[in-house]
Amino acid sequence: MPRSSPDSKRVLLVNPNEMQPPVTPIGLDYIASSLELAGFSVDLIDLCFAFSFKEELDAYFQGHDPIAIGLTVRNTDDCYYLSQAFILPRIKEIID
Ligand code: B12
Repeated sequence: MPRSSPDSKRVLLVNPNEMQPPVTPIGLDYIASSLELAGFSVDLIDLCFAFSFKEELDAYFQGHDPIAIGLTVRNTDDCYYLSQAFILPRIKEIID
């Protein structure tokens, strides 16, 4: 079913941080509180617990049409010599 006009008061916040063990996306918590005080409704997708980020995002966008999407970049890498995990390409994949 085609979607109507965007939900003018809905904002989606996404945590793309899949690094384990999980940490709270506290930056998004702060932004969500400010948005709610300003009268917006806020949805949060925490991809840390998602089996597949594509399925999670597809399911969301089938039922919602937010006016803005915010995404936090907490880590660019894991700062660990042995693994040297650089995660910006993965975050770009999620954004795309
Ligand atoms: C507390 C902390 C921890 C705690 C977390 C506790 C918790 N419950 O959150 C613990 C000890 C568990 C931890 C673990 C790790 N941490 Co740590 N941690 C920090 C610390 C000291 C503060 C983070 C914080 O809460 N900031 C406050 C919140 C409000 O900020 P935020 O969520 O990041 O978002 C703000 C900004 O980042 C910015 N922002 C975020 N996204 C975006 C996007 C855009 C476009 C813009 C413009 C701005 C923006 O705006 C937000 C709002 O102000 C920082 C260093 C620092 N002083 O910042 C390191 C830091 C983030 N950690 C770091 C690392 C490497 C790790 C680990 C990978 C370590 C490891 N090898 O295991 C893990 C990762 C865990 C995970 N799952 O992600 C690095 C990341 C470096 C990098 N190159 O990416 C940092 C920067 C420390 C450092 N200098 O090395 N960490």
